[in-house]
Amino acid sequence: MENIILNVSGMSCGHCVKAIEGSVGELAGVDQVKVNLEDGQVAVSFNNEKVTLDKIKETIDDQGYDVE
Ligand SMILES: [Cu+2]
Repeated sequence: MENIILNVSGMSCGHCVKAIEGSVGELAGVDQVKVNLEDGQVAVSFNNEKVTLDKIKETIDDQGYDVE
């Protein structure tokens, strides 16, 4: 299991938290996803044999947020 913290800009409210935690959480291979609004960070635990970091970043991007 990989644990990463992504810096994501554009997150501002509970809707953003739900959008990101919902979409990333639905990906097969993602174990946990937790948004920290204050720090603008998203912590993700995932199985890198089932899902790639690029796919996770792309999913966040697709929701309208910028991943560093
Ligand atoms: Cu929002």
